[in-house]
Amino acid sequence: MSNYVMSDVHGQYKSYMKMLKKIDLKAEDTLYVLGDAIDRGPDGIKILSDIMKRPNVELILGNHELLMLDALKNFDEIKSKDRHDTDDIDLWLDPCNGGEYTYDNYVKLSAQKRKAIIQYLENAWIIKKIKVGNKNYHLSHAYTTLRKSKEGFRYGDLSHDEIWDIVWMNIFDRAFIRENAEKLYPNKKAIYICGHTFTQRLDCIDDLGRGLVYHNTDYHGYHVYNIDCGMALNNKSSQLACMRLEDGEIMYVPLESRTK
Ligand SMILES: [Mn+2]
Repeated sequence: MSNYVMSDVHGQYKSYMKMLKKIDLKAEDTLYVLGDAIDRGPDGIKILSDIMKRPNVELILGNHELLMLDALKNFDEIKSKDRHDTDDIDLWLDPCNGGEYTYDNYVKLSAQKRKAIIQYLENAWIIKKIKVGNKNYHLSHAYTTLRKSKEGFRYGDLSHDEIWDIVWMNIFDRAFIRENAEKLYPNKKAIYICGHTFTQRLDCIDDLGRGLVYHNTDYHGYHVYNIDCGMALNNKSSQLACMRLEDGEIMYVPLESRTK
């Protein structure tokens, strides 16, 4: 029985499937996907659908799933009433956020499937806390909240503003660190695993220039992993990483097929 984490698959279904094969995910294992399964790459909906049908895969929301939720929650109403309050959709589909493929594939789905996806996202984790061996892991897309909880928080447990910070914050940003130096995280003993900021940006690369998992046991006094190895970059440095929490083993799958 193993626990795995991966993050920021960004619509790269082939690489995702290759990784599932590589880790040989068993029914008794659990895989936590730390957000941004969708967008930029072409097959976000395919990945989401796969996650939804696997009882041993848990999605923790990323900023891209939040953008999608905000954009689509009132989608049918906006469409049928010819409303013009489409800011959320515009933000998601803006090239800087890359929601287009996901949107195009979403609108082709049946109403029932669309509803199931929205409901799934509205029930997803924002922060998940798990204990593996004697270590406490805090899993989230980007950051945290200083609010206390034993198990973590789901979408419905937090305000939109709180969720926004948890899924969007760049914890490696100097101004952010300066402002929060007093207390960056709630617990010095927990191990914080996030994605969101590709590790290439932190100069975490191998000899071939490919992204590697960032691991720092003393990041301003905290124990932090960043496992986003740059699938969003869509270039030859892009890798998908997956870590097994039991022994810290990290597996990599280079980006399988680049999109235009
Ligand atoms: Mn992100």
